Amino acid sequence: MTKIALITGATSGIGKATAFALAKNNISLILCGRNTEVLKELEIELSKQVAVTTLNFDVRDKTEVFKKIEGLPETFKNIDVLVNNAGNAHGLDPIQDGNLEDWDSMIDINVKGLLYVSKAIIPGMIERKSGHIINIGSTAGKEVYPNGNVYCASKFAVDALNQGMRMDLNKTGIKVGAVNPGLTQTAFSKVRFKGNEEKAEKVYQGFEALQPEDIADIISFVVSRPYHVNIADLTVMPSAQASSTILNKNK
Ligand code: 8X3
Repeated sequence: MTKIALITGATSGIGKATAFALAKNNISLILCGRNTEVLKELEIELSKQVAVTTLNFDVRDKTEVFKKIEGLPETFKNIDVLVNNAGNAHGLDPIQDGNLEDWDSMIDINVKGLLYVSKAIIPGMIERKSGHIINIGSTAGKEVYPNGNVYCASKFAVDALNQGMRMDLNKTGIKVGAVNPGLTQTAFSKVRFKGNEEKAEKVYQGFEALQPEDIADIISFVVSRPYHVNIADLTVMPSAQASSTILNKNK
């Protein structure tokens, strides 16, 4: 039977690339995001390959998250795969200069948003005694870097939740694992630097960064393993990167 995957943050970057990669594997899609126009475009494009529906919500809004997921059409209700991808960085400031709104956004989106969406989907998976949750963490969730403070904390939380979910759901038949990308060329840095393209581009200059398709390929591999194989925790870096703080910019 065709699998159904729900992807948060599906309108750009890793989420969007994952939608295309999973469609290639004939997986039906529930694309979630805040940008209705892009959601519509993706639905039109990907419907040529697989069944697609879209949900327009902000993961921060718990009422909307539950309402939209509960309101899914019958044919999309039995979600097999949840890709908890929505996440952002806001600012790169020393802790003493941190902006409260930035802190709220990162914790609300990266941590609480992931929890709300999971909480809305897990009961159905438990009922069906099957499901697969893939949490998109980060190298920043494994190792802190200067000025990364709250962003890193939010991704450390994703790492903790990935482990905790795997333990608590172990007896239910639901698999839980994380993919933790390093430097990946997406709108990530543009969002972090609040639209400053020059600053954002610099992050990915002087070495070959990961592309969203590189991570999507890996997610597609993770999803397609047989049931008894769970990729529990996978970290991926560009070859030029050795850690959160070591990057060979001449590569
Ligand atoms: C993205 C990786 O190093 O830009 O989560 O924080 S990094």
